Amino acid sequence: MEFILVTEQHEPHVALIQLNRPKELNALNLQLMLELRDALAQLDRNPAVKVIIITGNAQAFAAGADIKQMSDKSAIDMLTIDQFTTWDQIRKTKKPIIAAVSGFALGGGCELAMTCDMIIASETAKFGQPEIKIGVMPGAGGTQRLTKAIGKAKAMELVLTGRFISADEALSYKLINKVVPVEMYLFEAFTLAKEIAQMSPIAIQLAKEAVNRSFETHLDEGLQFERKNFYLTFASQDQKEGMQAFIEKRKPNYLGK
Ligand code: CO8
Repeated sequence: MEFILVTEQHEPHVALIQLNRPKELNALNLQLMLELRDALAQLDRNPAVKVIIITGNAQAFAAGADIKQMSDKSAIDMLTIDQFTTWDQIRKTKKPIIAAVSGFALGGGCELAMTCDMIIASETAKFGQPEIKIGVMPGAGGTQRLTKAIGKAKAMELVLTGRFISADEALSYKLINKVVPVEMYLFEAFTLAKEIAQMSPIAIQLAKEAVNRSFETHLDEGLQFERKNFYLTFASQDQKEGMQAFIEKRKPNYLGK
């Protein structure tokens, strides 16, 4: 594994996955996502593990999908690469996953945190779906999960402005479970994980599945719809301009085509 670190604590039956591209603020490139998928599948099969924590570092959980890897792609490239199969496999993890978030959880990073089952945040965490600022839109569940979690009005505001919200705001919108000082977020995630890990693994799995069922009944259709529109943004010049402007550290000049 090049971009993630995996550690298992056998006694409390908790495994920790750390996203590990610190220089790029843990931007989620294709390889990182494949590694994450494989690690989760392996932990899911391991009877010594009952709860999984995904974290980044104090500065960033993940600042989104890797813009540099996507910037020159066409809509058909994106469709062919089909990175969302990986996301679907991650979503099918049977064991509960806690996201321990500090710093940036943006775009695909926010979507990854929301794909987890619970979120513990440090008071420095910043959540957002800033894709609109680079000429695209959320593609890994953001328009669906954020809306279901915090309601239409706030989700619309965040998706259309791309602005970030603080951990306290995220807590007040019920997007996350708890906010703690930055020195404590990982400890707090472990505390929660250890409490859950005392329960029957069968009951844990079935309960997770049932809670998700209430949440996901119409999610599949929503995700398909979101995906098509996300791919379509890559047919626009504005996507190229938005991502190139980010890479060149300048303001984008959108032409509406
Ligand atoms: N992709 C690639 N590189 C990134 C990303 C990213 N998402 N975010 C940061 N980096 C890189 C920067 O380019 C920079 O690299 P370099 O030093 O080589 O220039 C390095 O990380 C540090 O970043 P900054 O210098 O920009 O750090 P700042 O503290 O000034 O700013 C921010 C931090 C505000 C987080 C800023 O980096 C930023 O705005 N990042 C982009 C956030 C964003 O737009 N995220 C959404 C991406 S699109 C997306 O997620 C689509 C999801 C749907 C598909 C999911 C499929 C996986």
